[in-house]
Amino acid sequence: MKTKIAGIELRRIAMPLVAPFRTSFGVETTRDVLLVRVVTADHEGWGECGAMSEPRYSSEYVDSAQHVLRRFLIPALPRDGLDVHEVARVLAPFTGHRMAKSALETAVLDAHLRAADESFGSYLGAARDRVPCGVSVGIMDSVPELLDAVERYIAEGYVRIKLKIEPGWDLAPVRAVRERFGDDLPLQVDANAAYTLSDAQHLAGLDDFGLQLIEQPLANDDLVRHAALARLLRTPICLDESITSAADAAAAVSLGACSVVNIKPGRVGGYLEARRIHDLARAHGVAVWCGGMLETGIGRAANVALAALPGFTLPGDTSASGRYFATDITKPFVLSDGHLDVPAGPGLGVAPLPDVLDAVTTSVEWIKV
Ligand code: OSB
Ligand code: MG
Repeated sequence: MKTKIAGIELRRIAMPLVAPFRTSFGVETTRDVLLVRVVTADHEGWGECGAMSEPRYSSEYVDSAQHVLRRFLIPALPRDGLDVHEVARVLAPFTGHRMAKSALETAVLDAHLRAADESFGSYLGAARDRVPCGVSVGIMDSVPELLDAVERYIAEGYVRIKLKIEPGWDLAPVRAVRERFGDDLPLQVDANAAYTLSDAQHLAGLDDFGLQLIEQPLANDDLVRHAALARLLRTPICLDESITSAADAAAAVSLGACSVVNIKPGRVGGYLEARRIHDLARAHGVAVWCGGMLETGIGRAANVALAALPGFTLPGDTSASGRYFATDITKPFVLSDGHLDVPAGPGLGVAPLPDVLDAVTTSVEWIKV
């Protein structure tokens, strides 16, 4: 079925976070988000771009995403409409910019599914109607502050905790969390590429703590050294930044660079490529879980649907709206018994609440197709 697009809105919103989120690459206090709204004759579809304000997590940033969409990606869409499966192929001649591409493809897919009266979860192949949720806990000023935060998240029902780490904030916080909350707490760490292979002996110190995995210890573009590190650690290595496509995932698995994959649809160019990674990992017995980019309810709806696929055997960073924002732009996602429900309505199953959306909007751009 062809989706014929009348025009596309690029909308920027500023979403204050309930607390600063610190990683090894920087601190985020307000999420500057780009939303893509595809308008057809009868429907509209939404996509959220994962890019952050600065090119630190990856080379994309929110201004670059908006620019490449306006200048190259949107003008490449055929005027007489296209099938959702064609979006990625039409955009493929432009290198990189996967988060921008993902936002556009997701908006087209949402419009298509609303017209077809099918949910995102059903379309992707969801195997359950709710997903277990973990939470990613930022770097804090002190260990007592961290323990308070983790205690609150456990009380809210999160089923696994991920601690952000960096040199100087690794063994001590992990030890403290283990001592306070016990060995049974599903616990993992994320370094966001803050270490080098010469830190291997230090990182092996994490092996005593029974972590589910260590995420992205080394540089984004270094599968070979991740494979070397994997041979030196007992803790399984999970890759995030390094995996930008199904081809990367296949290479990483065959090299032994990781035994778990964090799948973030924006990072890999969209939900269809994300599903390919899921399929490939599942065929190889490699566990995957759904990562996050501090999404609003729009991106969260799609992530929760993806996380319901059968190969997502570990809890994702699909936390409730309240973990990020006092007021979400959609009806909030609320944790129930440590799970979020997969939206069942057509398309993403959620849409921005007009009043909330207007209140957080910082700019709107309309592009005729
Ligand atoms: O590395 O997983 C990451 C947030 C922004 C950028 C990178 C990462 C993260 C998170 C939080 O860890 C995930 C979330 O809760 O959305
Ligand atoms: Mg990560």
